Amino acid sequence: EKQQSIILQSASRFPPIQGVRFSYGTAGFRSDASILSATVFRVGILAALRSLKTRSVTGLMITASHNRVSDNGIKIADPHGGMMTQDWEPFADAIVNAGNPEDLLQLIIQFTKKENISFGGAQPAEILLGRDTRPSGGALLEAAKQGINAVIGAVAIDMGILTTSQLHWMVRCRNKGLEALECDYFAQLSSSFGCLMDLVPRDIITDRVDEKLIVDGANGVGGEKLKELKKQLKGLVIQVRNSGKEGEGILNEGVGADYVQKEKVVPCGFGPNDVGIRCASLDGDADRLVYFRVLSTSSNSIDLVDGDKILSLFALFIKEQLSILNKNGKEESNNNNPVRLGIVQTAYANGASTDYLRLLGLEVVFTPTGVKYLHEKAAEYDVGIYFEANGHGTVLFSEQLLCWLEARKNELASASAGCECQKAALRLLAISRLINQAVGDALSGLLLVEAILQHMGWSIEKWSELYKDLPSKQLKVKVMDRTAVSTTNAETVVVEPSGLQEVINTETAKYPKGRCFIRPSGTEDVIRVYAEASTQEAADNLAQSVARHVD
Ligand code: 16G
Ligand code: ZN
Repeated sequence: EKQQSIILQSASRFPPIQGVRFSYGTAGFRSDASILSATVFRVGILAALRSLKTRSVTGLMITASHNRVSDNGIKIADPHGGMMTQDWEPFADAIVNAGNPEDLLQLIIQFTKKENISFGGAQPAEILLGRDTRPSGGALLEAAKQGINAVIGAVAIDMGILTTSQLHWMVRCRNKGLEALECDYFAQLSSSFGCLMDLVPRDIITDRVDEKLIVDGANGVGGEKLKELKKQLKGLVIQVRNSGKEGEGILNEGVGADYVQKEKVVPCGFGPNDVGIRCASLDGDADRLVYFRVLSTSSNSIDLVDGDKILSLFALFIKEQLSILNKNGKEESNNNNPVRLGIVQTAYANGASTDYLRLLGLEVVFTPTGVKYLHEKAAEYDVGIYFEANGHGTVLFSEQLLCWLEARKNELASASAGCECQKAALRLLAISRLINQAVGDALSGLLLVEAILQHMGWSIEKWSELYKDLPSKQLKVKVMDRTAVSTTNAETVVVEPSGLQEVINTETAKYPKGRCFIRPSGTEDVIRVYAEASTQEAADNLAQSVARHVD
């Protein structure tokens, strides 16, 4: 009774905008910030219910990632630190679109009954809140708090301005009973990075690898955080550009991982003096990372080292460490039960990267676009590495493997300290602490890249030469109703409208090494077209000719 009137009362302070429908999409609700407060309020209620249901800490992150500064969005972190379970997405859609407080209340009553959620139990619900640097973030955070406070027994804990990845990491740690403040995050990253650097083979002449790295912070939250983090790092000289300081530029405008990866041009804030230097770009909420090297500022050209190449570098290194362990552990029981290493990509992965990974003998599987799909798949392996070409990805280690590595480490420490085998175990354990197990994280990904380059003694050029990207082209076609297109086989085959896939096949067959797919965006009202072929011109033509058939 009391609960019901609280919800009705507070919901009436956040009336929904009539005539606007929101959809949960690939990664939560996103739109122009000015129409989001009712949505955010309601998602606050949702996160509290999710916490009650799971009897664990959940999280709410207010961000629109790489989108415009005037946009904002909200997503929920589940107790393990990943995205909210897909089972709850229909309920999320329903409550966000409820026309008035009374309808909202009815939906909540029905749902909590069905899910057996009771209010005001002994254990309070706890929800960690974070937001990026968008100016609309403060007011939206307040709306989220009010949503949470409308649920009796729910407590909102404001963690302040954070990267998306930090918030997810905190939720995960809290549920493991670990310390989960920002200082703990920085300490874990810097200590595990230090561990990997200490294990760099001595015979590598480290001055072959330039210590200097320039990072484009997209004028978002990542640059500031990196400035904090770098104070604790040894062996790296990081210069942060586009950190979002007054006068440096606007969030995501002409800067950041999304811009650099899609446009393949030099971001703002970089000039002729940066030619040839190792550079990286974060996105607006620092959960994506790409590297690049400026080739020429006059022709605005870069050599892009995208998520696929980061994935390839990680895969190569981890595979090497696993094989050292296996070679030296012949009598180990683990030999009957080899470590399963799996690579997860999406259809956007450059075909050359997939060929490269398969040539290494690795198992590569595909899922639809969106972290929730990749992450779920990667979790099926002992070591699962997933990346989207756009730079979102991470490495997941199974509990079982981590236990095995710990045991190996201790055994080996007593037997033959300092052997290659022990070092490999230590490296893998350090990677598992450095890389964010909750979600993709540009800061932890960046440190792992840097440690591996030092280990290999590789310049960015050398890394980039692992394989040569096939020329590709992406287009988007504005449509009235993007749901008219549906796909299967990890988005590589069109199901509806019927006949369209045959057209795509016919066009694709005209080009050597041609590959092309279309899919409805999960974040915008467009159909996206991706094409790949042996030359840039061919890729452009293939994309264009397929796009013409989409309208
Ligand atoms: C979201 C996804 C990202 C994906 C992108 C595709 C998460 C956390 N983020 O930003 O992984 O690449 O959507 O957008 O899942 P699209 O559907 O508009 O192409
Ligand atoms: Zn992002």
